[in-house]
Amino acid sequence: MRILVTGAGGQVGLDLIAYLRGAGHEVHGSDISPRPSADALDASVPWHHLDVTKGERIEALLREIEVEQVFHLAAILSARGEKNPGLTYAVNQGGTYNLLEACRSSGVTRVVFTSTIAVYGPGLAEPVGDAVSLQPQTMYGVTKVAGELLGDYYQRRYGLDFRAVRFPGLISASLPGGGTSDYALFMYLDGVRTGAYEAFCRPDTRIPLMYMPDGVRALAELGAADRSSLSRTVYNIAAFSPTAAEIARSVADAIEGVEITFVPDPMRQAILDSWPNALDDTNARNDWGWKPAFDLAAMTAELVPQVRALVKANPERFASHE
Ligand code: AKB
Repeated sequence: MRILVTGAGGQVGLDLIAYLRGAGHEVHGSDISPRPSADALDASVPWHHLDVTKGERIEALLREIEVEQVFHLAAILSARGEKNPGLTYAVNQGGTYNLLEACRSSGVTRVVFTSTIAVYGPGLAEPVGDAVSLQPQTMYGVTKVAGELLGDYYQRRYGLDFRAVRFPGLISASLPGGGTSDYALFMYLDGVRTGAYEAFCRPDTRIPLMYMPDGVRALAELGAADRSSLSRTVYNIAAFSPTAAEIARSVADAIEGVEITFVPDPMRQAILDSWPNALDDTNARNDWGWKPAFDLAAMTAELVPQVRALVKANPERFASHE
């Protein structure tokens, strides 16, 4: 199948492209950022400059490359989104509308959308199921709820095959881009880099997290699932929900002498406190066979050597982060 990935230069995109190509698909990447370097993206992958706030440009690209399926990842995440809510609205909400509209008018048959735990607000019964009241506290969450609803509308009104996962905080050996769940990854990154990390959250902070290989596989499996087996358009997927202190202990077990301290940042802590502690992903398990492969210990065992290799190969790239 020929596939386009939007926002492909971000944390999920490059891993998703590699996974989809491994499954035999022809994959095109697109992003507002320049093409990633050859060590990150195989030179044979077609790359397109794409600003999703420009609807005509999306439509022209889709007509030119004639893909059947789009994975729509382009978005500004929660922490960065609160610094510029207007831009976040334009990219996340306007961009998703533009993408769906361009898919409808150019004959793309299927869109897979990345939603998030940020669609939820505080006060829900745990673990939080798919079909509950959505009261997001961030612009990122608001625009992701709107994206879910728009996709549902395009499916009912125009027959566009729309599917979405609500991602937990994703962790991989890469520099994340402006999320509030990033404290978890920074424990590994700075643990390796400097032997110390000051987390911007309380030690008892607990949110759903997932190792990237599971997240990428979930997207690909939902994208390939038989439509007749899907009872919904949007699915929770879950893996593990440790406290920040438990992640710190796991990192300390793997990296000798590492020191992780906690100095909560009020804005980011408030966002984390508004998200669920844990998700109920029964519908994803029943409808399309979703099952995570990694828990916290398995992730730490695989991630620490990967982060070590990455930091060694690119010391300047990992020298600082927000
Ligand atoms: C973020 O922190 O904004 C994202 C998310 C949980 O969707 N990683």
